[in-house]
Amino acid sequence: MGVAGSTRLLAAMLVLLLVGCSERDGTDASNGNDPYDEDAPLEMTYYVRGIVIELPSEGRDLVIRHESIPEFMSIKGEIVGMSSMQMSFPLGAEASLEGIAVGDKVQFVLEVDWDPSYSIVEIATLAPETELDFSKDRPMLQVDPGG
Ligand SMILES: [Cu+2]
Repeated sequence: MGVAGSTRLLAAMLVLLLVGCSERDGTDASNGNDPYDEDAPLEMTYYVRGIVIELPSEGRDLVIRHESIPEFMSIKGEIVGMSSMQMSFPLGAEASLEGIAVGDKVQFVLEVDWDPSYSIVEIATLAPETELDFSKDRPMLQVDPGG
């Protein structure tokens, strides 16, 4: 995805930022998602950057090593953050991987609705010289081979 894709992503991000602000006021109840209902899973949108590790194939999801998401919220709405890590992401119906290859640096819009979980709804390449920060990588799980 080239300049057009990046521009579209930027536009989407701006719109979402505006929506986010109005929701924070508590003035926008049009989506029926009451932000003060402690029992309702919180729907959140995050803007994340990373590097493509694996493209989807044969039922396997897109794999991205992503930067940390410090504002990441738990299902209860607590800010728990997410370290940078390598993980797989389901793609939303609207998201296109056209022009995106393994090794590309990308920015993407991640929607987390906990129903069942999360998906990438928009993705675009970043300039190859973009510097990504994986310094807050979650430590690898230590597996004891001896059992
Ligand atoms: Cu993650």
